[in-house]
Amino acid sequence: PFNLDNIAALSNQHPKPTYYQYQYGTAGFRTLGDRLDSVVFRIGILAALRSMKHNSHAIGVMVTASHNPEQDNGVKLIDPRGEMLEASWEVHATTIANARTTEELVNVIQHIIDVVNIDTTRPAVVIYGRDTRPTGESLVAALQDGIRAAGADGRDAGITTTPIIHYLVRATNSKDFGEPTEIGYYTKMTDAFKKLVAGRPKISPLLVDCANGVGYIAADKVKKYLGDTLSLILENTSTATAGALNNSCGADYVKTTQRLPPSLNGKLTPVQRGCSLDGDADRLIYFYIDEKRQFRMLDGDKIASLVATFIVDLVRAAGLQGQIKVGTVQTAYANGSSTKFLAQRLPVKCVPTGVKYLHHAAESFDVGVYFEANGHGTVLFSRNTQETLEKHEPKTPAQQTALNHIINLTKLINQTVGDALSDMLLVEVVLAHRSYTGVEWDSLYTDLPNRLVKVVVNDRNAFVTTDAERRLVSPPLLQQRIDELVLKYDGGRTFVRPSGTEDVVRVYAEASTRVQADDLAYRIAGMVY
Ligand code: NG1
Ligand code: ZN
Repeated sequence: PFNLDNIAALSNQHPKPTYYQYQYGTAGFRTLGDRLDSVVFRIGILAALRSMKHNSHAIGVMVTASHNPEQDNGVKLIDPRGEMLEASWEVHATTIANARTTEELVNVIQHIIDVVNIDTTRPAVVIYGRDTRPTGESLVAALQDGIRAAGADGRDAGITTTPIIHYLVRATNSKDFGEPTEIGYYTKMTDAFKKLVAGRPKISPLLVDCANGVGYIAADKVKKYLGDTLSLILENTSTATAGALNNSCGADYVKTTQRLPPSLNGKLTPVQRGCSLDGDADRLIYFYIDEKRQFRMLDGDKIASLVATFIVDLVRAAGLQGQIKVGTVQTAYANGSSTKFLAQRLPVKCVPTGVKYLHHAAESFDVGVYFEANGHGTVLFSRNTQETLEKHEPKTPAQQTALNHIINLTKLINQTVGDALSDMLLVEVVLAHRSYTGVEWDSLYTDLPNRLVKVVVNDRNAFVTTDAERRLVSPPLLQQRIDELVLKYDGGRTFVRPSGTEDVVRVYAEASTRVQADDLAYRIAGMVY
């Protein structure tokens, strides 16, 4: 049972370093792995409290730093429906992480119990996992101490992906979602995939860059479940090689450098599809080499465009237009060409950076397709929509087929969070149905050349934004100067915002030519600095 004396005793084994201030940001806590022992211990306690508050429903904890370098680590909490932690608890997470001593920690915990009104006699369940980082093992041990100190039932999912933890939490709490096991996750997804591609011409092999991370372990299982329906060629699979994780490979490398990982040189034949996962397998970027040997990237915006238009067509084919409205959600980082492409076909919302904003906005549509340009995203089917699909009576065999496809998509897609493997299978389904190679997919629209730069500043909190981060309200006059400059660039668009995960300010610029986009970005960076 929950007992503050137990917590105090164990807390002495997990002291907070005096020099460090923690902040629960858009991706939870994230910093060097060896700074996180006390934080993870305390998150174990907080997760237990959250479970007690939520009728003993399971809460998830994932230990990962995603696409960050191998020496980093992080921890984030997952809510009962498999979603990101509710914003009001981020404050509790930050407070609990920064308590300086055991005594202060006990007071902070008591305070949270009082203000949130938690009945600590209730049972608590915490499901947790970690990626392949070397610091993960000892951090999980600290987490287990926290869970035990709070008297909660801890369930270790081992080394696994972030989206699998989200799935397990949701499936544990809602019985009709799927079997609450890894096997349940793989079978739900791959069975739906097989039904969706049944009877279609065989799909050509897909090369998968696993970023030398946990995505490899999961992709290898997906490969076995798929059998011969889709052959996956797994690359960057060295999960045990020191320093290899995300190093010159993975989704973030491809998106930020706009290059093929050097380790894949010579491994892709012209026009063959390849894709990169990130270090916890929740982001996905596609690419191919064209006939002129040019590298072509298909990012989150291209995925959203491919998927959203496919679902719109299926809804119409099923005779459900008017009853089911499909919408998309983007951030300011979406390429201007993608926004234009999508807005001509369906509603598009722009929200601030961070999955919680995208996810929330997507919930306002019957079918909400959200992707960040960096490849994190999913599709949400509202409860009403799921009911509409179940009740719908198709008038023709063609309508029946389209309806079955939509229902299978609701199972293929991991609706709790962005999931690189589920998204990968989703893309493969659409390509198979459309008879597209990467080339036709790529030609939906042409990306505007763009540049993203980081600027280290004295105080990133001096940068305050409005209008879904597209405009600055502070520092004074900076936005006005930006507005004047951007006018001089053909097709120019730019914005400046403080990062939520790094101590930097990010500058994004796009324009109709590469030279102009670069020039605009560097000039704005100069103003910010
Ligand atoms: P910040 O550091 O706030 O820009 C980055 C990504 C986000 C999101 C979070 C969480 C960019 C420009 N920003 O946020 O999209 O993925 O990390 O990981 O890609
Ligand atoms: Zn990730």
